[in-house]
Amino acid sequence: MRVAALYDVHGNVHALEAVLCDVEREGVDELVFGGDIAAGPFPRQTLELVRSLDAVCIRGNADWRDGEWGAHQWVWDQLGEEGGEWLKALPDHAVLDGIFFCHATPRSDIEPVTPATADERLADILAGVEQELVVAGHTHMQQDRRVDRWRFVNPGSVGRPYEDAPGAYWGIVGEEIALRRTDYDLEAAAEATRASGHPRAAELAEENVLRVPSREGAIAVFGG
Ligand SMILES: [Mn+2]
Repeated sequence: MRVAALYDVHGNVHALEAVLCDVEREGVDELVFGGDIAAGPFPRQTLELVRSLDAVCIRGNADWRDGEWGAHQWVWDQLGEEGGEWLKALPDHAVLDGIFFCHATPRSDIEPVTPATADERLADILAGVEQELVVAGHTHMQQDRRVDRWRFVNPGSVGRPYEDAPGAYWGIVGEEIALRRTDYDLEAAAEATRASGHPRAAELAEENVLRVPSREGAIAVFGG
């Protein structure tokens, strides 16, 4: 089975539309959204698009929390009560074809695993997970690593990547693992983002669409 793993879309509907075109071309068997779906400049449009697809969705920290690890009140206002409740009711993990999908780690939706996280610590985090392939996001950085009997894959972030180049990051998982990056019209997305009404619209357009935080910088912020 080939599963498209779309994590951390963060309300960037323009990036998501571009990725879905690539997903369509790939002819995958299943589509998984790995959480932090709507918290960003186009929450309502993103959620409508996600819900129109035949996809498995799990919940990230920003799909239910408030405050530092949650979504801005503006996002909840855009989503409305029904949209917000739908996100909050999502499961925190899914198992498909023997693959374990979670947002950050199997035991937490906010615990970061970065390339700087030691193997021993990652093995400790994964202890008790029977599936050998674990797919997780949250740090917005692609990773594909093996530790003990597990393979741990982060497909990166569709809508708010912390990578060395802008674009939309995602992956195909299954017997083969393929980490992907899709180009989209950054100028058009940035212009729309500036006009989105999000309280941090200008910052999102400049620092999360046209340019993106570097992996190195993000690792320093998340720690190991
Ligand atoms: Mn997250």
